Amino acid sequence: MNHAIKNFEEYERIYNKSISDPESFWAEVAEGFHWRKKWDKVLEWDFTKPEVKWFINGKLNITENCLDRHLEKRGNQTAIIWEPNDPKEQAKHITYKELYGKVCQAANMLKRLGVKKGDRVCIYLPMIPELAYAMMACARIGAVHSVVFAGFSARSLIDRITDAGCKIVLTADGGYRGAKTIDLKGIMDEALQQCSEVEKVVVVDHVHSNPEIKQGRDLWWHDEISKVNEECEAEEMDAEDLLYILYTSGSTGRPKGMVHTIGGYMVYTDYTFRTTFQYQEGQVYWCTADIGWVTGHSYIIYGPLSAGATTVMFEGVPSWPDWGRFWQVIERHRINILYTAPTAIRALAKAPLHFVEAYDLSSLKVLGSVGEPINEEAWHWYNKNIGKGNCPIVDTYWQTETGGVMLSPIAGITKTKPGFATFPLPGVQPVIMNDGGLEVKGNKVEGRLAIQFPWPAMARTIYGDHKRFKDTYFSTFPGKYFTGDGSKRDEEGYYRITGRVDDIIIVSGHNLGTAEVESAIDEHVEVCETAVVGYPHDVKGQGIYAFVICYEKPKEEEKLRKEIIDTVSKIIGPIAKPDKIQFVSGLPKTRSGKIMRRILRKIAEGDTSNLGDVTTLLDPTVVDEIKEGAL
Ligand code: 7RM
Repeated sequence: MNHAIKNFEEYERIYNKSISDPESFWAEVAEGFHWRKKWDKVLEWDFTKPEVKWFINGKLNITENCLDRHLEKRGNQTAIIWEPNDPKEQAKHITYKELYGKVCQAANMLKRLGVKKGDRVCIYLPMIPELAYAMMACARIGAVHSVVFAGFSARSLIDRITDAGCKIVLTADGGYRGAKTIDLKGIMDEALQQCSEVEKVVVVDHVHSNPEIKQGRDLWWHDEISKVNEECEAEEMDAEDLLYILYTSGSTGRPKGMVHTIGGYMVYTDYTFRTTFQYQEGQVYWCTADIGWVTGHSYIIYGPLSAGATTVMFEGVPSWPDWGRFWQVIERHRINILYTAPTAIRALAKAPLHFVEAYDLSSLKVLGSVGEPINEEAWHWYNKNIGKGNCPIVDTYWQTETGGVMLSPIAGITKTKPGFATFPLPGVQPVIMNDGGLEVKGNKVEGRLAIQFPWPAMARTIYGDHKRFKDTYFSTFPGKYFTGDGSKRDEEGYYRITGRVDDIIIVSGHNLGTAEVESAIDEHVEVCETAVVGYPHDVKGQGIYAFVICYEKPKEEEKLRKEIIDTVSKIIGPIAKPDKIQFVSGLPKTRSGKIMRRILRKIAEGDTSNLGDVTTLLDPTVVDEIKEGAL
């Protein structure tokens, strides 16, 4: 399978074919994989239900595609380069053959612990090789992984473990993040007090913190794997069986467990990986995301490994021991493709340039960006200082729900424009919709971004709540998938994502629902009601601005702010900590009781000159008070 594209005309030709005859297009792509049994039919779909099935009755195992089929040709090639947190420690080079053995061994361990096809397994691990082994071990035996980002709190863990009904949890004693050590086992223990259904906890001894071990429940990873061998027959799975559940924030209510199935997801992540980056055999590729997010699932693990690439897993952070860490990793492993987030780029751009200049970045060929709109300044900095003006930047737009990249330049082929995700990848059919629910055709238009035809990696449902899946994504524009994002199409047909049009804010590339943060703040005993909005933040992209009403006027505001921040950190995790907290006596509400976030957003942005119509408010005077106290 070679997805090299010669020029833009060829992209257009492939794209046109992919939409005029999607089934034969995807069948051709899917031919390149190892199927135990081929599909009977490529696609069945109905967006009104919604129901989507790809490669119907196809039988396979994704790990046979990511591991077994590579053994003959590249068994001794490095599959994963693991770069530890501490630059003084040695990186690990794990070959395809070794990875195969480790995954099989972990799979046998799970089997021995009673895990069966269809069971859900919670994985709460730092960025260490065992995380990769654990995910693929689940896939090998047909279990469904639910990876929870190791920065999430005990409360977030409880919600996720309970929602997915996990009986087994894989974790570590701790994780390193720069100079800090995170007590993962402690957080897990706290969560498990509320999750009585969890029977076994397997713990990787990573930071050697000698944690408390609960007899009968907790087991050491190294003990368990020593009892089993490195050969494990892969379970034969249906293309539409579950591969994983991954939680993402919603604009209201609890996080949604997005469900991804095996066949379509595999075909799509592999295809988009090769196509977007124009990956070439033998290249070393580094995606800096944490595997706890979808970017890591699709483009550290499944896509690159299916494609037979060498993928880098980095345990550390960009700022430790100093701001040269990323560039050191690139030099050390001669990385060819770098895929990171605008928030990281902005933070790195703030550091003195000598941190970049100290390293040889000449191995780089392609740069990627993901997670939020990339501002022009960051784009130019990335292009000039990292790409040395020589590396195409692919601004990839996609979502947890889409499973893989939807809009992106094709590296070296598509003429890029800073801030534009440019064009749909083959097989993707975007449409821009107006507020009246009609498609706006032609160029130089703006509206909401929807997708009118299925693609193989799309989420199939929300775990345990298909109605919510339909309501959230398929009801705004009946018959279409609604992304929740605004988009422009310029005079040349280039797409630019303008940001969320719902109550989701993107902080350092991570989705957070305003409702989720509000309910966390409300847990503080002194807090009566809260409204949270995003505001432009020069590193995080969006910062969190909270307007908080207390039962009594706070006496010590600073102390209370700190307590509120701690509360949020405990309930959701440090990523959700508000940047600004303004204490107010009331919120701008309509007569029907709806908070007018539009007004709060303007105030948070520091733009109070024109707040628009406030006459529909129940009490317009609160607006003046909030304006005066704005931070
Ligand atoms: C992969 C990922 C999804 C949301 C999405 C957008 C925003 C992502 C871009 C972007 C502008 C981009 N999954 N987003 N990529 N906005 N340009 N290239 O991030 O589920 O965590 O987030 O992120 O708003 O809806 S996610």
